[in-house]
Amino acid sequence: MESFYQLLLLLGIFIVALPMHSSSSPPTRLFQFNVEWRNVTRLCHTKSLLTVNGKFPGPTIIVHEGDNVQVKVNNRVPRNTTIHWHGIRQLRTGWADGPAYITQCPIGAGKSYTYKFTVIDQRGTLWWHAHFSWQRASVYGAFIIYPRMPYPFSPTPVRPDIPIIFGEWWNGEVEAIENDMMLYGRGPNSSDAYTINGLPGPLYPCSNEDTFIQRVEPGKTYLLRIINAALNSELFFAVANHTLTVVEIDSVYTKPFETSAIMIAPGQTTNVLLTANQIPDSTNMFVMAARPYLTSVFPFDNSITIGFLKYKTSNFEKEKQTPKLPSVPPLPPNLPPMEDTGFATHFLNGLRSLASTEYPCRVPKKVDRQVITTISLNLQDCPPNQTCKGYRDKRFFASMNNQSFVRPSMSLLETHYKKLLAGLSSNFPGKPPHEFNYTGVDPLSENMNTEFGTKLIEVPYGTRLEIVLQDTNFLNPENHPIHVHGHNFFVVGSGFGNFDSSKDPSYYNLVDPPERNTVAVPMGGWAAIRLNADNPGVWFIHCHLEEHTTWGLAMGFIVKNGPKPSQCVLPPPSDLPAC
Ligand SMILES: *[C@@H]1O[C@H](CO)[C@@H](O)[C@H](O)[C@H]1NC(C)=O
Ligand SMILES: *[C@@H]1O[C@H](CO)[C@@H](O)[C@H](O)[C@H]1NC(C)=O
Ligand SMILES: *[C@@H]1O[C@H](CO)[C@@H](O)[C@H](O)[C@H]1NC(C)=O
Ligand SMILES: *[C@@H]1O[C@H](CO)[C@@H](O)[C@H](O)[C@H]1NC(C)=O
Ligand SMILES: *[C@@H]1O[C@H](CO)[C@@H](O)[C@H](O)[C@H]1NC(C)=O
Ligand SMILES: *[C@@H]1O[C@H](CO)[C@@H](O)[C@H](O)[C@H]1NC(C)=O
Ligand SMILES: *[C@@H]1O[C@H](CO)[C@@H](O)[C@H](O)[C@H]1NC(C)=O
Ligand SMILES: [Cu+2]
Repeated sequence: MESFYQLLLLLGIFIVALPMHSSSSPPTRLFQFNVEWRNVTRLCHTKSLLTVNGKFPGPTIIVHEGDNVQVKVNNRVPRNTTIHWHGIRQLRTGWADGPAYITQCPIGAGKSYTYKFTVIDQRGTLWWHAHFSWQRASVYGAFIIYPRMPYPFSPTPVRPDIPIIFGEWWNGEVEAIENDMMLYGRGPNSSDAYTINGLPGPLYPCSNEDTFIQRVEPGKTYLLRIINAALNSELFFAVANHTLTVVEIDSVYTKPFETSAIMIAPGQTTNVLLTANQIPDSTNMFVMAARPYLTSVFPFDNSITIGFLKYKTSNFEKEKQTPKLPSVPPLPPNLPPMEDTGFATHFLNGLRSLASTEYPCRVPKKVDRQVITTISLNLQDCPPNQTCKGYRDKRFFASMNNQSFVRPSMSLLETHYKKLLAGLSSNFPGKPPHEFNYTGVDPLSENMNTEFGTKLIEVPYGTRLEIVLQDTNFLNPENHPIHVHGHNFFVVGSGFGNFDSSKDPSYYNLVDPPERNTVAVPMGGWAAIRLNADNPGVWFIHCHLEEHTTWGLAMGFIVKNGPKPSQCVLPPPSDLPAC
């Protein structure tokens, strides 16, 4: 039996970034990330793609719970960059979190920065991605944390695990698309393809060779580590004739949940068990597919990426690397249609924390502070002397509580650490500036302007915080995946329409709510999340649809130091990039 890594290499699917060195407990895992251009071809378009170590998707990081991790990032392109370790708590090490101008200044051209952190009390599937402009379009990869204890579910999946990373591919330059959007204030060009592990699959022109094919042995159970690294799209995913059993989301175990398909928002991860228990036809293949879950009226990429599960046969070793694909690839009948909000809602409502003795659910039963915030698109009047090509010759923006977040020119964490934040700290409005029917028909259609600023909420260490995220109908209601840095949170409630503070909290799940780092807030609805603010520092809270973050759907969040030294943010590392 080949080893795990050999098998991966044999399959030619993933290049694993093996630790360069390890020592005694707790081990320190060292990695080297070179940010560099690489010519990559998809859909018969060759372009210079920003990559890590020349890989697309980037290398998979594999560590164990408790490990110290050091990733030296060498920036070898004439651009700024940063890397974010999405979902890693970064307890006291906010300096290693990555969002540009929030926790660090960018790593300049030709410069290096070593991200140092410890993986504390976390296990499962996370990922990493660039956190500067739209670089994460191609700069992303899996971050896998193996547990110290056996999996709390059965059957135990065989190795290797199967990473399934969704992404988007543009034939054009992503930088140009972003610049164009900023210049004219219009919606960005949508992508030309979705990808599974960087491969669009045969439903796209000139793409048969770029199809993800996973070989499986009949009767065995596999762990699929599914990551949505797409820039701007929530996705449905299904495998024909196979059910999926969700066992973990965002690196937190769940009660096993059997489903015909999943919905996964950008930023989220979902581990599912799949048993190869079907009787295949003569092709020995079953199709898998992902398509967008659509809640927007903006132009979007409505295409479908597919790959295949190929059952191992007695000829397995002799079979060619790329088997012949069906000439008309079928879609999995269990793949939900694009507008299936019913399925998305049913699926998300089925997710529950495991809440076992070993893995208790630490949801705050009471809260010390509640923040209610709208999450909204905006249509800004065109400033004089500008050409605006958004809707009605205006510019698109987005906001929380009518504040469109402006990134400062220096890292907020650094400013906070040096106590230079006076006046900036606690000025994010705790509730919408005025009440209206947020999800009514075209509210305030005449004035969809927003305000601009760098506003934050600040809470003392240990605060039990509730944030109610309220979608609005500005332009159109939309499902927004809201990501919180530095903390996991519990999704204690959600619903459609307007949050009703007198009624809805009585339906909260305070027993086994799903624990996540990214919540897909229902289209035209709300979600209530609770967290223990136990990680001192400055953190970013934002929509993980990149276009919305660019438009300002974000805020800052400060957790003050606690009284004990162990409750204080560590001093900045000496190689922290300067602005
Ligand atoms: C990409 O291809 C172009 C044109 O062939 C070439 O000039 C360039 O050096 C290549 N870039 C890389 C990173 O290989
Ligand atoms: C956006 O798409 C349009 C239409 O396909 C195309 O003409 C334009 O060049 C694209 N813009 C960028 C920046 O790629
Ligand atoms: C897969 O499911 C489809 C639809 O339910 C069914 O028609 C087909 O026979 C199944 N294929 C196999 C190989 O079991
Ligand atoms: C707009 O352009 C005119 C002519 O170039 C200039 O005089 C004016 O100051 C500009 N206004 C603003 C607000 O930039
Ligand atoms: C908000 O508007 C919607 C759609 O018009 C309506 O169904 C709902 O009753 C309104 N809610 C409130 C609280 O007025
Ligand atoms: C948002 O702020 C703008 C600019 O101050 C204002 O015109 C608009 O009415 C505000 N909208 C809401 C919903 O508060
Ligand atoms: C890179 O970041 C630095 C520090 O914020 C800034 O001064 C510089 O203009 C940026 N360069 C580019 C090419 O964006
Ligand atoms: Cu959004």
